[in-house]
Parts: sequence; structure tokens; C-alpha cells
Amino acid sequence: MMLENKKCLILGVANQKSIAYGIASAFRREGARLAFSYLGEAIKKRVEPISEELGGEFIFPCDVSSDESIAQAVQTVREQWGTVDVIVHSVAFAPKEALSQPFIETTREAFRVALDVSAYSLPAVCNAFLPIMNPGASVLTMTYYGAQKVIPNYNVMGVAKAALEASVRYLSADLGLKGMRINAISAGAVRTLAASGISDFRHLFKQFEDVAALHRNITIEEIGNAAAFLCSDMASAITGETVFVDCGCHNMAL
Ligand code: 0WE
Repeated sequence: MMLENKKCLILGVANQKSIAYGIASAFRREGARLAFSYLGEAIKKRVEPISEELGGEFIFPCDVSSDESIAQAVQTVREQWGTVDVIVHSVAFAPKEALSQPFIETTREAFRVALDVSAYSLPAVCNAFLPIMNPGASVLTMTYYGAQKVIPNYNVMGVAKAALEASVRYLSADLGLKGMRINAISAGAVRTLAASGISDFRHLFKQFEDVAALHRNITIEEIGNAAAFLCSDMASAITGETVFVDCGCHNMAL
């Protein structure tokens, strides 16, 4: 087992289709100890049964757009576990209009919210949890190809993911001084709750399937397997990296 007895925090499960659910399931299979964050009462009701199913030890509220909420989460984890070995950051948000209107029309507020929730939250979480992270700890975040190339309508989320990927590189230098690692998985498109809010996602999904080197879309199990590897000691020399788990989609021009 790759993650035996490692204490892993999972931020960003909404339901059983979530990428974070696929990651948590793989972590469980690899012997990890799990705890889950949630945002708001609606998501709490969804996370509770998932935590039970996967043998989670506790759940805790965490609004990554609030320093106080992150600090409170650290306090809870400190009381429950004392220290932590792995943090999975699988959180993003942009106001819906920003993902349908032309990028050029992005408002200052939509830009701020997207970058705050989807990018700044990563260094914020790393810095807050640093005092309770064990030597050899590792952090994982989720990104998307729209950070590097234009994907129609991905818009301000692409800009936020570009900031997130750059943050992974800078954080790798800071965490590296402490023997800790951080990486990103750039996942192919997945039908999640976040994706269901996107007009024309079905069409996009089919296009990715056709173009991908493997001619299929990915599963959250496959993301989970890559995540388990990256967060395990098997990946002890990999840090600051964006690893594509996308059936080879990003290498194809057409
Ligand atoms: O990163 C994402 C999704 C991020 C996301 C989705 C939503 C939908 C509902 C962030 N914020 C919101 N806000 C909402 O109100 N993906 C990689 C999935 C995704 O999102 C797209 C995509 C793909 C793929 C948006 C436009 C075009 C393609």
C-alpha cells in the first residue's frame, strides 16, 4: 500500500462524481487515513455519508476564501490528528457568467473571486497548515489545460489555473526547504457537479474523446491512482510539477 497510515486531508468533495472523491477512494485503498472538508450545510450533508463510506475520521468546515475559516480548520486538524501528511486541494470557483460571456467582458469582481478561490487558496492553505505538516508531507492540487491553451468559455478559470500552476512552482521552492513536495494534476474533462454548470459541456466532452490519443475520456479512478502515486514516497523526487492525466489529449493539435 502506497499511503499506509498517512493522514490525508481532502478539500473539495461535493458528491461521488467529484474528482476529490476519486482521489479519496484511491487513498483509502492505499491505506490512508482520511478527513474531509466541506463548505456550507448543503455540502456537509453530502460529505457526511461519503466520509462514512470511505472510513473518514472527521469532517470539518473550510471556506478557502476566508483566512479565519482556514485557521479554524488548522485548529480542528491539530486537535484531531496533531499533524498531517497529505493535503489534497480540489477547489475552484468562478461566477457562472464569467464562463459564458466573452473573456474580454470579465468583471473586476468575477476576476477577483475566481483568482481568490481557485488560485490564492493554495498558498493560503499551504502556509496555514505548514506548522502541522510532517517532514516528507506532500500537497496536491487540480488544474486544467485551459491554463496553458485557450479552451472556449473556460475564460477567467484559465487565468486562475495559470496562476495556480505558477503557484505550485513557487511553493515547491518554499516547501522544498522543509523536505515537503507539491504537485498539480492536469486532469482531462470529467462530468462533475462543477462541469454540469457549463453550457455545452456534453459537446466539449465528446470532442475531447475524439481527439485524445487514447480516444476516450478519463475516470476519477484514474485521477485517484495518479494522485496516490504523487502523494506517496514513490514520487519523492517529483515536486513543482503539473502532471497531465488526460488520455494524451494535450499533445494533440486536432
Ligand atoms: O475547472 C473546471 C470547472 C471549474 C468551475 C466550474 C463552474 C461551473 C458552475 C468553476 N466555477 C464554476 N462556477 C459555476 O457557477 N473544469 C476544468 C471543468 C470545465 O469547466 C469549463 C470547461 C471545463 C472542461 C468551463 C468552460 C469550458 C470548459
